[in-house]
Amino acid sequence: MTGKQLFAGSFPDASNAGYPVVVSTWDFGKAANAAAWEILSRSGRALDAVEAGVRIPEADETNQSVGYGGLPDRDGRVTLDACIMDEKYNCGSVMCLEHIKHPISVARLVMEKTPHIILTGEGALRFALANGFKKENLLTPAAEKAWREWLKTSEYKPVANIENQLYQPGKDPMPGSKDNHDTIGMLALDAQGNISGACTTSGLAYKMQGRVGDSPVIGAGLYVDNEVGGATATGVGEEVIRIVGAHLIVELMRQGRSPQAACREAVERIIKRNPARAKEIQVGFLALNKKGEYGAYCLQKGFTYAVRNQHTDTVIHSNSIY
Ligand code: SD4
Repeated sequence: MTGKQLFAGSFPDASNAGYPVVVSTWDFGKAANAAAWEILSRSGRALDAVEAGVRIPEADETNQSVGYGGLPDRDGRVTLDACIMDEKYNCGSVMCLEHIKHPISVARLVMEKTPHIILTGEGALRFALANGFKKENLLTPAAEKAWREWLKTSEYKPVANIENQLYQPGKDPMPGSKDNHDTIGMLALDAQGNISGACTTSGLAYKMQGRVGDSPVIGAGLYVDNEVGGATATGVGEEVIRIVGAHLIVELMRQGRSPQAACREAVERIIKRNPARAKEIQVGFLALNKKGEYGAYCLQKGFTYAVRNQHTDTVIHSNSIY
């Protein structure tokens, strides 16, 4: 990793605040932030910044949990989920989209060119093709190899897993902590003070055909409200959907919580529902408010997020409950 790395607790919400600013999940968010910063630093729009930003991991074939190169479902199909939201409550989403390298750009077109918010599966693909997107094979040899290896046992444990490694508490590093491969959620506040967000993923590896996680669900994996701020999520989507995580965090910030305190409260709600399960999975939340203050919280150690503004370009370790 390049750049200065800061550790949990050393980075309070209010330090280095201001805008423009972009934050995104995991270490790979740093490269994504760089693309977003290109736009933000020239007084560009947050919406353009988040789309350009998350396209970086979408196109990165070494990233096995976003876009091209993502691990497939149990039938060997790479199905992608993504959503985008701007400062005027406009939003667009695609779910279970196959063969298109940049689902985030399809989600943006759903937002801008249709009267709808969500397109799924075959319909989303047809919409993408009709709008000039190219049909591609997204299953890389490395992802196919990992899937074939998985097929030998076909053990279906819907936990956030990285590169075919099922998480074993106390034994493995938490998903994301080793290879930094996971969903990217990005939030940006532009020079005009407007906020937008984007979230994109190939979802849980070896999921059931048709399974959709939190990432393309407005309010769960992503939510922004230009009066308050925004939030995004990573980890086991089922747990995030149950508490409508991103929307919850935005509402908590509206009531006065800092981004980090709001994220922590959402994590605590997941624990309250099922403390035993919460110990075995990872969920991480990241939030940004209208002042440009940011913060995160997660269940297990290992979740990181990347920040870029005029003061800093860094990766931060999120505080965790466990
Ligand atoms: C999902 N939240 O599909 C996404 C994927 C993820 O670790 O973050 N995986 O549930």
